[in-house]
Amino acid sequence: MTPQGARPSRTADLDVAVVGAGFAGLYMLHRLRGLGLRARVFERGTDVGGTWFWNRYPGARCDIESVDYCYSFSSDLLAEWTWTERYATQPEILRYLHHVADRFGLRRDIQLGTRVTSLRYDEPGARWLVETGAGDVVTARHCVLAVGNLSSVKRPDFPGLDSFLGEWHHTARWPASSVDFRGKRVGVIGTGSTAIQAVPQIAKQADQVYVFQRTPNYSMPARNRPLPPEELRAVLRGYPGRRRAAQMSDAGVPVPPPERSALEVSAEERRRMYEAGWRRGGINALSYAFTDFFTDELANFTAQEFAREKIRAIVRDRSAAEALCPAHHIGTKRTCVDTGYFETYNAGHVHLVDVRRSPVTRVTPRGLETAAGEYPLDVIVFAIGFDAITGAILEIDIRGRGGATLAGKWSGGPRSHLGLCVAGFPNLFIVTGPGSPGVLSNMVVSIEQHVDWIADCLSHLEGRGIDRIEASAGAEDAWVRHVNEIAGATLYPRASSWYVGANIPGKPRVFMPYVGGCGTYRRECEEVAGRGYAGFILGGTAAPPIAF
Ligand code: FAD
Ligand code: N01
Repeated sequence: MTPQGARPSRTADLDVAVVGAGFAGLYMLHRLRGLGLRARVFERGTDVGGTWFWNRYPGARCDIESVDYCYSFSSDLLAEWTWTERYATQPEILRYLHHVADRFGLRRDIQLGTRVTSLRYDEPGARWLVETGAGDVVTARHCVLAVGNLSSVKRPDFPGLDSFLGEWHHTARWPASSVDFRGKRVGVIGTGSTAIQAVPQIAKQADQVYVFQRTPNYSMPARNRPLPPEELRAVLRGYPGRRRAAQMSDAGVPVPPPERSALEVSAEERRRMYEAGWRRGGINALSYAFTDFFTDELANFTAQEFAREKIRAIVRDRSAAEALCPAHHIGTKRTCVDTGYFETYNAGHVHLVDVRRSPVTRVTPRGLETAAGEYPLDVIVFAIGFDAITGAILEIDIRGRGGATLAGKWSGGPRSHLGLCVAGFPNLFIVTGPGSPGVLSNMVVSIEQHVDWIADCLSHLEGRGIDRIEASAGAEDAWVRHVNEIAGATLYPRASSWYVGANIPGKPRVFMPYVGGCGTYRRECEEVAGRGYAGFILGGTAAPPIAF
């Protein structure tokens, strides 16, 4: 935030322009300051926080344990912040990010309420021209896209929405003032992680709740609880080891990796393992039990069956229970984590509406119409998700060398080297971009890793007077091939998930994240840097080719 009353320069020549002020943009700015670089963050929201600024719907909280879903770069910050629950609520995480912005004096270099609309690379000047929605153009030697994987909202495009006489909200554009559901008939569209968190909270207030479900999802019990101060202190005492374990794990969480196949143990042993996971709760309740959860159909089926049995045991209405049972390979769409979601359907005022069988046809002035009839509603909640991973990047008109557009380059799916850089787009970095583990991991661990890599890279360039870095086309091809090959050996690409862009009509169907795990990926990135940025062209000189 610029000082009160002062207007940021409209033409500043920056060392680095950062887009986005969530976990990624805030830490990036801190690191850039440490390098003595002139940096500015552009954020379209009216405050910092990213995901945790926008998603204020009832029930919003993280599903990675709070003590792991936070920065580790400052031991003072770790020591002075008190997480109060196993899984922090949205307001608590937002308070934490405000504290980070204030504590490290970041706000003076953050320009809020400013959307970056285009980025054009001026090759002769070796500068990015950063254009904002206000028409200002700022130049920067480097650009970092910290725009978020889940920040481009999927807009509700139901015919008739404008005619609706009630209130409607998208969960990712939730108003700062709370929405009053008391005495109201509420329709919730969607049954992903968001709806699964929101429905039980909405049901506590509303008179009637109609959940419009197209595809059921697996959800693990959160087993959320207060975090006693002595437990937090004990965690902090062992924090460096805990964080290192998270960094070197597959999913960015400090959980020991499984050792056995689900198919090499007896049915009783399998059940014992799944029950233990279910009791413990959390996103990895079942997926961390066996090695072949994500790779073997039969192994995966054993966990699916266990989860479906749990749903049938919780939901008393037989037909609702069956309708809530998912059929896809468990884990291939992001597993949800809930507090009382399935139990909510035992309340008489909560109704499941199957819109796979009878799709939503339109919004009427009074409610929602499906092929089976009209549902009168006072409030509609759209929990319909995001144009994930590439959406926020491609909302910006990005043009690299020779005026080539990123949208054109990615028309068949995203291509990058390490998920960090794109051939043809020099001095442009992406935090947790497609081709990196990002969305399959604890994202704060992945964000810290990328930000550190980018900062170290810039320090390397500055120290040697190198003014340009660009991924080579060969390294990019090899990385894309590698990302696809390892994904192809898993069950992931088979699901119609946002990981493959299936939720956005017309989006190329490509599995976008890197499935090799955070630890393996980190080693790969470190090796590339250690070899003088192998696979990148520095200052016009080709570095040695990289082999996979
Ligand atoms: P964001 O927090 O999305 O921030 C990006 C910012 O960039 C946004 O503020 C956006 O407004 C801004 N921006 C985008 N485009 C532009 C532009 N053109 N101009 C200016 N500004 C722009 N991950 C986990 O690992 N664990 C969890 O428990 C977890 N819970 C989640 C719960 C919810 C409800 C959601 C939606 C996501 C959750 N995630 C979780 C994923 C979450 O997005 C990341 O953990 C993390 O917050 C991402 O931080 P970020 O800084 O990369 O992106
Ligand atoms: O979005 P989603 P989300 N008609 O895309 C349905 C993170 N997150 O906001 O599956 C009817 O998962 C759609 O149906 P279908 C987490 O990474 C984490 O819930 O396409 N229905 C689906 O049910 C998560 O994965 C937490 O058939 C329509 C739902 O809307 C990611 O954010 C909490 C429809 C969208 O589900 C996104 O989650 C919240 C239509 N036209 C979010 N269009 C934590 O707990 C869409 N749907 C940490």
